[in-house]
Amino acid sequence: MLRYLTAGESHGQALVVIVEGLPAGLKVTSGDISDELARRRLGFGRGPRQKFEQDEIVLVGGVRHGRTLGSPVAIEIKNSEWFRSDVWHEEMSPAPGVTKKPLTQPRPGHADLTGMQKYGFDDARDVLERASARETAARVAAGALAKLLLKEIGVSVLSHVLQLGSARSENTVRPTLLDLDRVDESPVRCFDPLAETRMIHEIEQAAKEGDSLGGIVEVLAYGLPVGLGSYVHWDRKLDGLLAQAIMSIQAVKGVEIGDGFEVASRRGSNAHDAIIWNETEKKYVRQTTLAGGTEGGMSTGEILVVRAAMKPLATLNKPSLKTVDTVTKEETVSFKERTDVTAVPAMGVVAETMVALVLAQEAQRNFGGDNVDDFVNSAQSFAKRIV
Ligand code: EPS
Repeated sequence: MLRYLTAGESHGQALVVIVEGLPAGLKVTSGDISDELARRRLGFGRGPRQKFEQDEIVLVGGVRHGRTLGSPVAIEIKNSEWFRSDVWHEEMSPAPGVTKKPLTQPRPGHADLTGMQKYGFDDARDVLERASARETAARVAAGALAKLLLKEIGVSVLSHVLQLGSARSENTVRPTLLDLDRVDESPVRCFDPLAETRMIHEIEQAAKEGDSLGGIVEVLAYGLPVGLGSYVHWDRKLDGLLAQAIMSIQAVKGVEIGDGFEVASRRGSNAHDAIIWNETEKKYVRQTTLAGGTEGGMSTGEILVVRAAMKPLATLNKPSLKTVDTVTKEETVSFKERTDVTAVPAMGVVAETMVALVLAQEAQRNFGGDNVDDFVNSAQSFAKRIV
């Protein structure tokens, strides 16, 4: 079973991820991982840190001569800011000591206060350094490996921004893998040029006012095999696994498969994807994508559609959210940290990652194999069997 674990704090020395359960023989280069990490740094509205965090990676183990060994793959992503700054050396030092600047005005909407209470900390930094979305860099490194595995069986995963603040794309045409470069070239990773202009304007306005913005991204997976996930147990349902994975992304507060929320207001006679036999391709197809490519907790073989809603970041460039000082218990405003106006375009890349990791896990559960060729052969023989 493919599994992974991340470690590391936002302003610590490095992030680390260990990915276990990949078959041997999967072709991997550090460039494959760096390219994905670079995509995560894209996006208008991100703070100054993205300009200098190079996400320099070290493939510590599990890969030899450009292919996986079947052993755990360990990846280190250095935090360039830690190496550049004595402040962070001291603040994040593992050696015994205390901080001179404890943060005691927890930000509403962050893990700060509840984390301090739960783990018994007096300094919000003990919480926020790990709760930070910087951690998603480690996930994206793992996701790059998942994407390579999925590519072996013809599956591709991509994303685009549907809504940023109140600016929403009305375009119903979905990007495919051929359009991904165009999406990534958009400063807000939006496929719709009209909406893109409105999104950029909204970010500029929010930036001027020291405020932040949320939004909605759509993740699409093409070329999925039929039957990933299962209806036989609650915890094997693909849509359930996807929802958990998407909701684990920092600041995500909503998830939708297909047109989930819109379909709730339709009548049953008009809420389902009709099944058709395609004689040329010799396969069943669905006429529409309302169900987002899952039925009964299994992939139908259609395009998978997963949407994620992100709240506006709770760190603001103008300190204005009402809170309490945890020492004096007096009313104050949350502390100010350098931050992004919006991270929605980057969150799209993280959401792709989480979807790719779930799909790769489930594909491996179905097709197994300690060697990548066995995995591919098994997927191919399954595809032949179901015709
Ligand atoms: C983050 C706040 C910002 C982001 C950071 C996540 O960092 P800083 O406070 O150091 O400027 O830039 O994201 C990343 C560094 C990254 O690589 O995504 C937060 O509070 O979650």
